[in-house]
Amino acid sequence: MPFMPLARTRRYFDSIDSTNTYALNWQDAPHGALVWADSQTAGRGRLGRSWSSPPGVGLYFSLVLRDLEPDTKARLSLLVGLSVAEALEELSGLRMQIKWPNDVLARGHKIGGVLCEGTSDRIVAGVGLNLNQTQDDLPQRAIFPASSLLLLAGRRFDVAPTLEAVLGSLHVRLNQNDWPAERSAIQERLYGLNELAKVGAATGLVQGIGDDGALLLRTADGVIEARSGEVEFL
Ligand code: BT5
Repeated sequence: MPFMPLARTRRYFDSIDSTNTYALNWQDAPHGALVWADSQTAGRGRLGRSWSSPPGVGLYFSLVLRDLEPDTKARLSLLVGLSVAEALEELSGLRMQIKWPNDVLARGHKIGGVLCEGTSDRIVAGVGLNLNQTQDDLPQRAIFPASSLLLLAGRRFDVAPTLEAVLGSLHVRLNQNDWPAERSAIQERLYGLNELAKVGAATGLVQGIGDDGALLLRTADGVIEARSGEVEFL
């Protein structure tokens, strides 16, 4: 199935509740349709958490993806995270890291998040990126504090070219179908590789990413595949 994110099917809003909610409700959205907004009043993270989305400083968008291969679906959050990381590295010169399963980090700070949701034939991939926030615009977080490209790179990033760069990178990675290359690009950027971590009841050394996007932990009982939950580094 060819990927067509640059089909000119785009809907832009100055303000919206959530681009993911809109995209999920957009029943006849074609594959690659894009919803983006300057601000969100009810931006969502995983597990009912919220995504701070003030106007004029961030990039908030959702891409509708239809009929993805099962393997691609399973790895989608990581593939989107990788695409975002590669685009931002190119634009900013900062090294990006991916914290399993859906955080984009720079210098230990959370600057972006990915939220994939949907049905078996239609997935919405949502991306929130902090571009020009100052500290006052960002939520407080004790670990992996929130930051922005402005704060870390010391200059402003325009929303439109950043969006195009991320979409270009997504286009390449989702068309590539080269999981060994993608996995190694993800693992090169994986936060906490070889460190001791806990996911749910499992504790072990982070070994890498499994074929279905699981986090591999080497425990006393062998390698365990974590498929959901939060990673806590010990
Ligand atoms: C995520 O969730 O990191 C996924 C965020 C996805 C947001 C995009 S924006 C476009 C699209 N439309 C939506 O409605 N959502 C998607 P999670 O791992 O659950 O992280 C949420 C946590 O990150 C919150 O509990 C806060 O601690 C923190 N947080 C909230 N806003 C943040 C921000 N702007 N920057 C950094 N951290 C933030």
